[in-house]
Amino acid sequence: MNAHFRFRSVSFAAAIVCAMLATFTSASAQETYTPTPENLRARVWFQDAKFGLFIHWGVYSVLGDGEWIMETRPINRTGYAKLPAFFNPTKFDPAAWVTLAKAAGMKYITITSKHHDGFAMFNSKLTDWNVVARTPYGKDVIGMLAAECHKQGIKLFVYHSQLDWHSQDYFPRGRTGHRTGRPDSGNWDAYLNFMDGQLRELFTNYGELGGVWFDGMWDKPDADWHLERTYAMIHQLQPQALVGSNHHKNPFPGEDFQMFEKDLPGGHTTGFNAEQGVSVLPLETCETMNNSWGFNITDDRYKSTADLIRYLVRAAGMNANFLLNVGPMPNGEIQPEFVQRLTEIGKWTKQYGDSIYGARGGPVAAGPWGVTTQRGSTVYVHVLDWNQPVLALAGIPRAVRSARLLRDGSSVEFSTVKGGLVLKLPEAQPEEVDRVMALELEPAKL
Ligand code: FHN
Repeated sequence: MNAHFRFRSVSFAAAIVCAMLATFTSASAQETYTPTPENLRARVWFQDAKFGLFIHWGVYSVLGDGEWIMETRPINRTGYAKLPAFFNPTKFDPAAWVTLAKAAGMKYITITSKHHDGFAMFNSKLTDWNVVARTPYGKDVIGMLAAECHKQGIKLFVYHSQLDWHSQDYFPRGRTGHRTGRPDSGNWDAYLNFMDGQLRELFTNYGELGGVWFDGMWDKPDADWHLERTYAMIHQLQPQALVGSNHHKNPFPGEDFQMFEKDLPGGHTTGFNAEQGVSVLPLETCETMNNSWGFNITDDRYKSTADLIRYLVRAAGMNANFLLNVGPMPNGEIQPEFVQRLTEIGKWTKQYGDSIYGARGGPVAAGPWGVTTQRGSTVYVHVLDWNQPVLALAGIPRAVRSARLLRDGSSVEFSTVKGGLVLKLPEAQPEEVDRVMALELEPAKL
């Protein structure tokens, strides 16, 4: 394992210093990539932000069976080309989406500019396989959302699929996309130029973006993706833009954050992240609200609001952001089950947001009982699953001055024992998802 990929459980201040040092260490080892000051500031912003909305939206939503329908059904290129004619989301209201995200307590939005079907949800001049040219709707979805995000002051990231089931030049093929009816020939370099061209459009025509969330490199893990060239172009166009890639491996040079799919950092429950360690880069984990990324009309395996809040808190305790997905319907609306959950999560973030925003993973190792987060000299103890009257915590770095329950500000009894702190836990309220306690520590000696 590379020296700068290591597991960590460090204090807030130490984490910041470590992150900066490690960034520079890895940058100098990489020789070609030194993050700019803007980029480093954006990384801190990202870690402070904690919670984002993931949006999978494309012409596939019309079929109501997820974003992989072209591959799974399968539908060849000719058949799939009939689909855009049915994409007319007359109820798409970017203001409503952004308002909903903000009400949930989300600080950024990551939307599919292009998924694996290769269909651009923006006004690309490099292909007519795009939302403006091919759909009756005829409007630039990414442009509309970007304008609204700028207006409402929330950052927009683009999800961009490197894997492409439409392009003939995506050749040799990888693990997927063999049943699309494309000829067995193509020009890989031309494909990479096309991809870079579309990224140039995105990072030129839509104002400042938060960054890019690449996906699909896992389809051809051994191909030469010219990552250095692509990443350098993005950083040159927008130095603050954060580059991340869901390749399910340890980060490559030029990446600014690391993501985990459907797993907390270091988790290996899904099989996606088996080869991934946890780097010192800012971290993010993404999850679906039911079991689908793109709109799926039969998928009603909704996670409860409580489970989603617990996931947000566990991610924060492990120093990661949570990117929670919706797959809007073909009419442009977000389905009511998702709206309900986001609204309920918003009530929690409004009341308890202080314990996660701007915080970092806390000093106590996460356990089945819960996690800790830390901001400055405040350690937040999040009790998620513990029915005992006391809780012993090891790893609090300094003496505790006071402990209070965030719900109502009441004092929490505690005592110091050798090697730790024992909290006498207040009774949980019915339906309480997270008993949050704030411990004020003695200030750090400088
Ligand atoms: O294949 C995609 C999938 O459709 C979805 O976009 C998720 C989101 O993390 N990522 C891929 C699988 O790794």
